[in-house]
Amino acid sequence: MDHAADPSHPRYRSLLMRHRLEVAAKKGMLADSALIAHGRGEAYDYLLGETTIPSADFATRVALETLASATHPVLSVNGNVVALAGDEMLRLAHKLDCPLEVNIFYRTPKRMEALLSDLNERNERLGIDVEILGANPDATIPGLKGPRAKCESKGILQADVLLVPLEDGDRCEALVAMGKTVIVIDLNPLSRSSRGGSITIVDELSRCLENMLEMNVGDSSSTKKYDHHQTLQAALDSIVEGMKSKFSEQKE
Ligand code: PTJ
Repeated sequence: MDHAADPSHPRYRSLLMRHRLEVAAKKGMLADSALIAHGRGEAYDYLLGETTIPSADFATRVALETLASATHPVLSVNGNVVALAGDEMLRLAHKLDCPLEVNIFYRTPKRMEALLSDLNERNERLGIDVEILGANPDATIPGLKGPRAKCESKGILQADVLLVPLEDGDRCEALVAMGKTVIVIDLNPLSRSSRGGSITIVDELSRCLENMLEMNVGDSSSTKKYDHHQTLQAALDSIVEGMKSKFSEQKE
């Protein structure tokens, strides 16, 4: 059954995202724990009201400007990211004229192949020619052990600014330790990546990317006003306030 078929369903967007993950799982693109990670994200999004809160909108603007003014920006993608928003990530890379690198936590040759071929098909269908890296890792991220450390020297290794949605905390910290500006997209404001990143957007991945694609680039004055601690606190406050108001609505 195609859950994605009925846009009039009140939970259409959520069903669409689940459907995308189901399709990707069948193609061998996802980690075994991909659905657990997604479920955690969904829970936070529910508490955030499934909307882009003002602090996330501002962080998105700051992130876009930071990427646009970087010397070597790179967008890093994992299995969930390709499944949920592969087209949007490619369109963003096209807008920024930068490469996209497949960099996965649970790395196997089979998954890498499935993800790279999915992205190449999307590139062709969208009629764009984004450079897709990850097939030929010739470098490692210092401080990480095993296959998750692998990356390309002309991609993640040389990047000065990286976009890492749904990133693992260890790798986020290792990238920051390399002196990179690390932009995180994560619905959980308490995660190690959210806290450890340089700029964090507490928003749902596909919603955030749609916002980024609509924004114009050019006014970098916002970047100086970004306050990391305040951004995370605003997301937490939003969750708490949202819960309180839901309860008071119920009492009335
Ligand atoms: O493809 P791989 O091998 O690199 O594995 C990818 C996953 C996501 C399975 C892996 O990185 C993982 O286990 O991630 P975690 O540690 O569960 O962290 C995922 C974070 O992303 C959690 O904090 C979730 O709240 C958040 N998250 C999940 N779905 C979304 C999200 N944030 C934004 N948008 C989402 N759609």
